[in-house]
Amino acid sequence: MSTRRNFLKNSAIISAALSVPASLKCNTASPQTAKGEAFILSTWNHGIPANEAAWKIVGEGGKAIDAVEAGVRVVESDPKSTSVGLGGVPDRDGNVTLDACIMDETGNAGSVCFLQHIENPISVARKVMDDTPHVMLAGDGALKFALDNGFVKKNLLTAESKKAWQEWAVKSKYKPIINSENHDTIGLLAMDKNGDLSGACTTSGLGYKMYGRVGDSPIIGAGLFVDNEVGAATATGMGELMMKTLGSFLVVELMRQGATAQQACEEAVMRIIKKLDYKDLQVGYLAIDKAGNMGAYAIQPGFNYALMKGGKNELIDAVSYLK
Ligand code: SD4
Repeated sequence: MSTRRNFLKNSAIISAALSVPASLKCNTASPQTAKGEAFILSTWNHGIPANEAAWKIVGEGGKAIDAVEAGVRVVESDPKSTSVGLGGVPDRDGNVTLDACIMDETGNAGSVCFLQHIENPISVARKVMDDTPHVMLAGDGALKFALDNGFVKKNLLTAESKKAWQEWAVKSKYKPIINSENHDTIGLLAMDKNGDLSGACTTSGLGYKMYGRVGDSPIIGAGLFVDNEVGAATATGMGELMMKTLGSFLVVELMRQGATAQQACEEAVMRIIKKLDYKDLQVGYLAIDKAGNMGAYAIQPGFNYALMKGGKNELIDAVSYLK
């Protein structure tokens, strides 16, 4: 069993071996939040409106699980947010296929993947969590479940995303590179006034992906993980890298072993750097711990996140491994 001392020793060894400047290993400037104070943390600049919606719930003393669902729904329903829900970038054949998951403070979880025609997959994932004995529903089964539960079938391919796809299809160059675009998956973590944690993650996934491809975002432990005793983490970027390292689970487990939220995000990125080809790919992690401390770290520069606490909502640039 690792101790905090071992963790720190191992981090130092990895750091030295990979020549990571010590200053990158711990962002001492991470904002701190008092225990029990509600706060919201979410990926990219669309996190700002998502945080506002989530804050309306936790700011009033509501539950984190309701806040995370309400927050990401705003982005799912925004046609201008082209990597999530309505208006999401389609696959290479022009199908908008969505992945989402949600996890609450009891460790309960729900997920949908390869879901089409439903604007708010996060709410379908919530229903899977609340009303079924299962965790994940996929494809047509997820769609049937959604329709049976009153969700409305809708065309999610907007005129703009159809035009962009048709332009892409001229050359149809499949280069699954995610860099630091500002409209990407939304992962949102919340702590409510009770000190309870929940998270949600939703995406249309990698642009122009293969039909049937599912990323990290609906995979509990890859795109999102919550353990109310320890903390919560979410991820954005090239899903295959988080899936191969079970990144969000790893971040939470590192915190359990004594890493700060910031150290845990950095260590999970270093796991990718050590083992996988990451050169043209982006991964960003966000984490919060039970005491209300947060962490953020990415492979590439350009990853930003929205932090809302004390009623103040700000967009902050994450530190990254590559400069
Ligand atoms: C995926 N992780 O499907 C998602 C995409 C994403 O930032 O997060 N983009 O791999």
